[in-house]
Parts: sequence; structure tokens; C-alpha cells
Amino acid sequence: MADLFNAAEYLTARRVDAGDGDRVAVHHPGGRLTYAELTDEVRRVAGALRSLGVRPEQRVLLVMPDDVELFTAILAAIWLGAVAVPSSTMLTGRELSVLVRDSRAGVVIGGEPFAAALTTAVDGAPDVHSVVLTGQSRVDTAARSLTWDEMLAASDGPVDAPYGTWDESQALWLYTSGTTGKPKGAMHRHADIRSVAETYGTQVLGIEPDDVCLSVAKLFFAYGIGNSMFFPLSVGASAVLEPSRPNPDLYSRLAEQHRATLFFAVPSFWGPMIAADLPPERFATVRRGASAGEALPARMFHGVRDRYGFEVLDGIGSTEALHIFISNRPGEVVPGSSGFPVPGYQVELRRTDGSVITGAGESGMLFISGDSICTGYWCRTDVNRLVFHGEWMRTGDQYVRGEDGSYTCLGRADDVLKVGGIWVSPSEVEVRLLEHPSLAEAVVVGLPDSDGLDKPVAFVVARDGVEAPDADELIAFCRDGLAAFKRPRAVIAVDELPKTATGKIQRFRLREQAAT
Ligand code: 3SK
Repeated sequence: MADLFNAAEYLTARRVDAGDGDRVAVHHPGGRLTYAELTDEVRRVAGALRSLGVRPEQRVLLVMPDDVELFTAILAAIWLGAVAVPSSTMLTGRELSVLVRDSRAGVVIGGEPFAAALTTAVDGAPDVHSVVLTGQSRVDTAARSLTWDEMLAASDGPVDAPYGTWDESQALWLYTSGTTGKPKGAMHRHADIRSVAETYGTQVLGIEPDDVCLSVAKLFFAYGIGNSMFFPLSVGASAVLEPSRPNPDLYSRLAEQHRATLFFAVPSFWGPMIAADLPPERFATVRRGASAGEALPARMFHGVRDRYGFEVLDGIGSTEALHIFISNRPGEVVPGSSGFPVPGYQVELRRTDGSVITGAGESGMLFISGDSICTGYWCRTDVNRLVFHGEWMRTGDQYVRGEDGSYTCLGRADDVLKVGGIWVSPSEVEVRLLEHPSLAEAVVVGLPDSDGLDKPVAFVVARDGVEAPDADELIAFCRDGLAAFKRPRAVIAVDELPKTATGKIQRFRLREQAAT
């Protein structure tokens, strides 16, 4: 019989056993919890979930803002041997209903601000028997409907001991929509949580017990739950939870107030944060930044370091891998690259015929293997067969390895363009466009010309208060900095770019927009 391992116990009670009971585990808008208090709260919420009827391996779907209820509910579900399914708070009711039905969750817990979406999402969902809402109101549903406090009051008592799960037991499902298509539930084991903490968290980020983690990415993202839960709790450090939408002023104040030492964000936040020109003292305690989601342009790495005095480690991860598997290293950042494989992960670049690229300079499809990769997508055999190849996972990202061993993203494999028979990386053109002082964002997609051949077309967003330069100027600017064949053939100025819930640009929407 395999050894027992419960990831929620590992992140809470085991820290208490290790002597961290009096240390602060989490700061939240209403106060803070020590490790001892958090462990008790997890036992209490687990008791309430069990009394609602939650049993091991059943799914509990959570649509909640980053606050203490979400934090404890995720851990309590995992403690019980059930499966936590933290879901995006940015989805409409109809989008959420797909997740509710697909996951077959019996209990759905929502934050009060999402009551309307939740009402639509659970309407007629056959497996939902209880819907809980934080705050004072209840969801209007045929299922049992109660408030968070009523749920706690109806409990038969705390669950003192965690359920006897194994490394292999399911702990956490995270839905990913990718850039198109039906959302897929990436299924993670208890072991995956320990794995990301012991690889990226400890060996790259170098997280220490005195660290205070502040993440712009919320807990329902794989990136956010690692930053705000798995990494800090695995070593006895603290996390800061903030329910509201991130903006640079608020987060810089939080960094100052809580003396944050590790600051996690995404390129679409770093850009405005540099532009906001905030008082650098607010970041005085930050010793390191981390970035993921999309490639961090070199100018943003320099901008944060020059303006705010800390280094940002850019990396690439995925919901399927649970966190970052290629990352820059402290003191050795190669700006503009994703860095080097994280210990514990193997990386291969493969040609379209499947052969492995061994040299530098040739681009290929990024495949990874590592212990934290999900066991697959729930009930999606079709996609599983395309993505998971034995130990290896096809990421869908096109990468190139440099002479120094660093990996640089060339964009999604599907987005790379062949122009006149030569590969053109949209991100290379985007990086050039972003060097133009008037531009805040730029995306290049392939659009067919009158011959049906793809040509690069740029969609650009001007910086606040600045007029977008005209197309000829930007094309000439690209021609100056890039081989001529890579220049966009047209430039379209837009107010904003269409993005997924995780902030990824929806290139297919731009293509659709241009076609109409
Ligand atoms: O997009 C990423 O790079 C990422 C990083 C960590 C965890 C999850 C994701 C999607």
C-alpha cells in the first residue's frame, strides 16, 4: 500500500508540528491567521463540508474572491480527500455552468459578488445538491441554499485528522480554456502540490520562512495558488490575500503595508506598474519579483529593476504543469528569455516530424516532463491523446534554445507564421514594436493576403494619453530593427486587446475581427 500523503496537512498541520504554529500564515482584509489558527479553521470548514455531504474524491467548486474563506475552503476540501475546483471569478453564469456540470461538483461555494452568475451556473445542474454563499444572502436555487455562516453552524464538528489520501489521490482541478474551445479540467494529485513547492518554490524562487508573498494573480489561477498558497505554506512563510482587482497603486501599498518580499505579477501588470511611476520606497522590502503568463519583454525587466530596484524572474508554466517549469535564476537573468529548465523538469524541443532538436538556434515545439504534470484533462480523451505522450507533455509553445542554454519563447506554435516560406515569430515583431515609445501593447497575427498567403498584421494599443503612431511610421520602425520580411504589412490601432481570463491574448479574436 502506498504511503499516505495529504497536501492540505502538509501545508498546515505539518507546519504546526514543525514549530511554526505561532507564525503568520496568511494576511487577509479582516486580519491574519497563524499556522495554528489556519489549521483549526481548515478542520472546522472541513467539518462543515462533510456535514453538507462532501465525501472523498467528490468535487467542490469554488467561485470566490481571494480571501480567507476561499483559502480555507480549498485546503478543507483537500483535507477531506475531496477535490477543490477553484474557478475563475471572471466568467459569466453560462460559462460557469459548463464547469459546474463538467466537474459534477455536488457542492458549489460562491462569493457574494458572484451570486447572480452562480444562480445561472447551478440552475438545473443535476449533481449540485448544495450552494453556499459568503455574506448574508443566499442563491435562489432548487438545491439546498445557505450562507457560509449557516454552513459552519450546521456542522457536526471539526474533522481533526486529514483523510488518508496518497500521493496519487486527486486534490485539485483547474479549468483551462486555452485560447479557444471548451474548458478542460486539468487534474492534479496531492503529490503535484508538494512537487511544485519543492522545485520552483524552493530551488528557483528560494522561498524562506521569513518571506511575505504578494501575488497579482489570484488563487483560482495555477500561477496564483502556487504564489499565495503552496510556496509560502510549504516553508512557514506568509501570504497576503487581496480580493479586489489588481492595480499598481493598490498593490504597491499592500507591498509596503505587509513588507512583501516576493512580488508576483504578469507582463500586463508590470507595464502599467512601470508607467505609473510609483514611489519606489513602497517596494523597499521586495527582494525578488516573478513573472509568468506571457513572455516578459526585456524592457519591462529593465524598467522594474531600474525604477523599483528588484529583479524579476520571468518563467513559463502552465495550468497542466501546475506552475513554472522554465525560469530565469536570481542574479543570472537573461532578459527577454524564459530562462532555464527548473530542477525536476526535462525539456525537449521537437521538430514537426517528432525528432529532437539538440543544437542551439533551431526553433521547435516545447515538450516537458516532470512530476507535477497533471494526470490529464477530466473526461477529454480526445485532447489527452494529443497533449500527453507518455511522460511528455506537448505545451503548444514554440521555443528556441540559445547558445547559453536559455529558452526563448517564439509564441504559440500555432501562431508562428510562415511568410514567404520563412518562419516569422510574432513575438519577435511584437518585441520590436514595443520598443516604440508610444506603444503600450502590440500583437501580431497572420492574416491572409489577396493570394491567401499569411502576412503579419499588427494590432497596437497606444500608451495612455498618447496617440498611436500611424501605420507607415510603425512599419518603417520595424523595418529598421528587423529583417524586412518580418515587418507587419498592416497596423491596426485598437483601444484594447481581447484576452482570456488568464490574461492571454486571444489572437483568434483578432483574426476574426480583421476578417469582418
Ligand atoms: O502561464 C504561465 O506561465 C503559468 C505559470 C504558472 C502557472 C500557470 C501558468 C498558466
